[in-house]
Amino acid sequence: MEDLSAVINKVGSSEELDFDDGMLLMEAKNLPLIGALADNVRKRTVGDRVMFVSNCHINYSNVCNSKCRFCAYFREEGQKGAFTLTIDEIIKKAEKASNMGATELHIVGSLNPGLPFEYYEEILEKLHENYPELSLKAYTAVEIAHLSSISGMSVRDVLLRLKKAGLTGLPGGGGEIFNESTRKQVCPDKISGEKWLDVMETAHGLGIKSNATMLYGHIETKEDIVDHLLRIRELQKRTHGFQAFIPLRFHPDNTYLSKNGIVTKGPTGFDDLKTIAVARLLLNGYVNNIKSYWVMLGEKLSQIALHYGANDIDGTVMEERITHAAGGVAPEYMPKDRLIHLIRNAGRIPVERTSNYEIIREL
Ligand code: V47
Repeated sequence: MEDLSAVINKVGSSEELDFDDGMLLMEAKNLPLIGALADNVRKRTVGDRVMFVSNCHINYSNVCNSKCRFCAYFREEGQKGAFTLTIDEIIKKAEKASNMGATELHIVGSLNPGLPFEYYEEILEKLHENYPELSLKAYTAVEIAHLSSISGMSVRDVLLRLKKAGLTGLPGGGGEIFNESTRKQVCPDKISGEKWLDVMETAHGLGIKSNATMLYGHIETKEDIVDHLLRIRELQKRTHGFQAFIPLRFHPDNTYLSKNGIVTKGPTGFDDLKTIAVARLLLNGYVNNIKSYWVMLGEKLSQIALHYGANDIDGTVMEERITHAAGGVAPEYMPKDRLIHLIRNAGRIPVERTSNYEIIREL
């Protein structure tokens, strides 16, 4: 078995891990040891509380000109299955979510060339007007960059307009993998990793908090994963604007990558737990909330991940299209009681949080 003693000592004395340490962890096979290290750091930094949010995902459109090779969700305009919700339809979904006790709407869609900036703005305005109690975590950094390019406004001005309309935070989607050459192979038409980080930096500078994600288990290398985590850590040192990190487990079904035989299998359970643990260890002290997103990991693994560094299990979700289009088999809705049971049964204290990580109640 590999010698991890130098890393263990560094973690023990709260020393920052570097790229080489990250690589050692990524190469290592002693998962229980790495998990125990990450769990220790989790306990030291955030304690035994595990957070969840009562939320609802709303995907406003799947018509997208980005055509990412890992994505099974997008459609061309006019293609079977293509959809774009009207603002009234979005309001109806919000009404249902509000009646079910949601506190957050997670709104993401696509780069739909037929939708003007005003559509995005009006969604927030109308939702905020009708449901002022709901947090609006809306539009990834990729959508924000797209809005800047179609409207001619700067990223800063787009964010200011959306904030005024009711935006409370940005979800972490679109991070994918930052390494330029890998990114070009999986999403050639998407903004670069640098641009994604730039948009986040601008948002954080305006007091808009966000999450960060990484899509793993496709063609990326271990170096890419370590590099991605360290770039998030570097930005976080400057802005402190990332609230949570969410590793997203690649689902291959119906994607370009699987149809072309490039990636046919998703990551293994070993990869999933290792990614959560390495994220906790490398982001230690900087991004303190690590999510095990049950929609992608499944109920069982997301619960186990709570012992590998995760302290957040995401939310009730209610409706999910992106993972399900790519073969995700978890249900689309997880009732609060079930989330509470999973957390308690793992020996942790369930805590309902707001979109911005304030504690609503301990259960
Ligand atoms: O950006 C697309 C990913 C993301 C696939 O911020 C895929 O709290 C797996 O970002 N297999 C959207 N993943 C989801 C997302 C998210 C989810 C939950 C919480 C938060 C948060 C953010 O889904 C995309 C992309 O990286 N994705 N296709 C696929 N086939």
